[in-house]
Amino acid sequence: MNTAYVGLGSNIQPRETFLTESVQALEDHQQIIVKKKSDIYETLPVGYTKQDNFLNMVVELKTDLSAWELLEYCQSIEKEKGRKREVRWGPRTIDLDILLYNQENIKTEQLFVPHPRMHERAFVLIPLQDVNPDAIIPTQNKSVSAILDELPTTEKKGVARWLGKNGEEG
Ligand code: A4P
Ligand code: MG
Repeated sequence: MNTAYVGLGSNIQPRETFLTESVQALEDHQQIIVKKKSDIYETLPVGYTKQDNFLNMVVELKTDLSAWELLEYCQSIEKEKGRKREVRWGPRTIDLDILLYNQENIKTEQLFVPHPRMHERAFVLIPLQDVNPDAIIPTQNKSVSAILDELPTTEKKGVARWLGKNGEEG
């Protein structure tokens, strides 16, 4: 069995529903076992900043799918959720990125693993630390918690534990 980490992000309402339904879709696949789920975080947009805040989370899964088969399945989930999208080129309903796949370094046109920008993104590293602080990012040769320790505080400030729609736990 292979161990993979998938990062999920949404900044179109209903964000939480898109996240939970996408995790459910991963769980529904016969060849995927979702082992751990991070908390959900509300995060300031990184990169293109003129868009709404995201909800982000990370899951750890076991699978006998290849990395490419897993990518294909993640894209089918995006496509299914994307159908509900109303604004063309607008922010995305759901994004599923393969962060890590075992300790493999994959560099193809279709697929880059570890995800090339994950080590500089608090919205990925903080939820990933929830599920496995000791996971090694092979391109960096360091654990998630070690990389997070070195990340500037300003990056981490944009990431806050999500307390739900009414500011309540759950
Ligand atoms: N692709 C290559 N490697 C991978 C991988 N490891 N996992 C290819 C998934 N896909 C991978 O992806 C474009 C292509 O990347 C795919 O066809 C696949 O073959 P996409 O999801 O259509 O486009 P994207 O999401 O715009 O690209 P990417 O690179 O995932 O974007 P980023 O850099 O991840 O930026 N701010 C906050 N706070 N939270 C967010 O979640 N997300 C983004 C997206 C920007 N800012 C954000 C967040
Ligand atoms: Mg993506």
